[in-house]
Amino acid sequence: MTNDPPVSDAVESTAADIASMEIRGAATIASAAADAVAAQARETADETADPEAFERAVRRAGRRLYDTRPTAVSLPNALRYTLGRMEGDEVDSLRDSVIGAATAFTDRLGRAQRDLGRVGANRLRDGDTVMTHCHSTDALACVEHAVEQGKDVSAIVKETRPRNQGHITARELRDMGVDVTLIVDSAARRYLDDADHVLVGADSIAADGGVVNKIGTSALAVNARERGVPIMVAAQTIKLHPDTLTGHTVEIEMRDEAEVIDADAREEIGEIAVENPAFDVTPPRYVDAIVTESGQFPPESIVTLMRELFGESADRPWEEPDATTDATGPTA
Ligand code: RUB
Repeated sequence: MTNDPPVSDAVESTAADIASMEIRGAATIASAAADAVAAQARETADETADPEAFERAVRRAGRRLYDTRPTAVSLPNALRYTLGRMEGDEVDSLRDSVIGAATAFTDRLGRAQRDLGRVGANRLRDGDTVMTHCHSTDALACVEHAVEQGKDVSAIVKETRPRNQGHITARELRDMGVDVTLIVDSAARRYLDDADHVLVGADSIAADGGVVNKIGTSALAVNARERGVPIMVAAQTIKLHPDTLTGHTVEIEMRDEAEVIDADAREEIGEIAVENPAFDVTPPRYVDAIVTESGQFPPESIVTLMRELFGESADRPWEEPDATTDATGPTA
């Protein structure tokens, strides 16, 4: 045991905001995590001249952030990028390497989303209607770019119980000048005949092309396939889950039952079980295209890109160098 100080306030508050979903959505979580690691590096460098203590503090910040939500791989990928580039013999150089990596990472995020938006927009034609689920900045980048190209795009927006992230999507699409129709989740099949595309984001993409996204995505995809509506997943490459290359599965977050039913209603109903999985897995056969900043891919070929970017296995730089924790968690 060491007497290491707690993580910085910036890391603690970012971690609390990610856990409570004040900060949410895979890309936004990744960006906030990189900024928090940089803040920890800045603060620790002011407090110690000991390079080992510095490295421990920054790794500890990484672990605190890693432990907040388990499903969006953009979070560990942000930590891989920032902590994996920590180098130097002195605190100053260690600090600069971490801050430089965090800045490069957030710049890349922004660029990747713009590039991906350009690719996704090419799939949308003038007059098309998209059906959305949840709120995805990657998915919205495609619509935004299509609108900038002068295309008239409409949207059918699923509200996305239990947290209603569809309301955020509806607002942002309205701000782009898109005509929006909001529907309850269970109305999706009825309105699929009016849609030209299902357009969703992703929290993680597995090596077999399975898409992990907000609960309800898989039911939407199955219904869309049955109605002949193509399913497009907008996901920049930080959503590729390198652990799945070696057979690990993606942990599906289970959230508080209070998001599903309030305490009074629960009390009135009596003894029941309530389950609240936040995500599900859409098998690759229900996905037509995964749109990334490196172009669009059929889901079955995403593994090639994953290998190119991550090699055969993924490191875990937030762990102490001698830690031997297994990456496996409860699975979908
Ligand atoms: C958000 C969600 C989004 C993906 C992609 O879930 O499932 O579709 O994270 O978002 P939650 P983005 O609200 O539980 O975080 O494209 O912005 O990364």
